[in-house]
Amino acid sequence: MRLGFIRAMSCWAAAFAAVLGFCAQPLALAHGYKNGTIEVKHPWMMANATTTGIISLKLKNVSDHAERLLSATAKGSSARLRVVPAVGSAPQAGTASPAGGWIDIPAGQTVELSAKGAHIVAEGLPKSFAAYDRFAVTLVFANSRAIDVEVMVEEHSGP
Ligand SMILES: [Cu+2]
Repeated sequence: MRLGFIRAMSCWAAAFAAVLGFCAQPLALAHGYKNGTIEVKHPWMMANATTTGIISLKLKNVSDHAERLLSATAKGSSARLRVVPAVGSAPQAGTASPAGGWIDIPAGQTVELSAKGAHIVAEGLPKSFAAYDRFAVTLVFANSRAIDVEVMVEEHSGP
């Protein structure tokens, strides 16, 4: 998706600025993807020394009907991804299964996935990712087509 690529480039520019000492990564420069129903903003994972990480991103539902993130898969790697609902959210079928649960995105609302709440866990990453690596992930939704995104590995947790 060309638009996504252009946004990704500006995101990399922000990452480069971070190297130069500007730690804040302005949200306006975050990379994004969309399918007509959902807009995905700035998927990223903090670099760490293990093969497990938490993928953070924002899901904005720009439609007038509810949408649901069903699953996420890594493309071109052996990583296993699990969709983890927020602790304390309404009980959801599938929550306790190894495959994870799902995350609802109400009409017109933005749901932020992060370590603080609902998120996506990546396990069995093929190597320990270093900052500025990236990997491809497909997000699968209940009522609209899947979205391919690139998850950026970052050394900062952001603002
Ligand atoms: Cu970004």
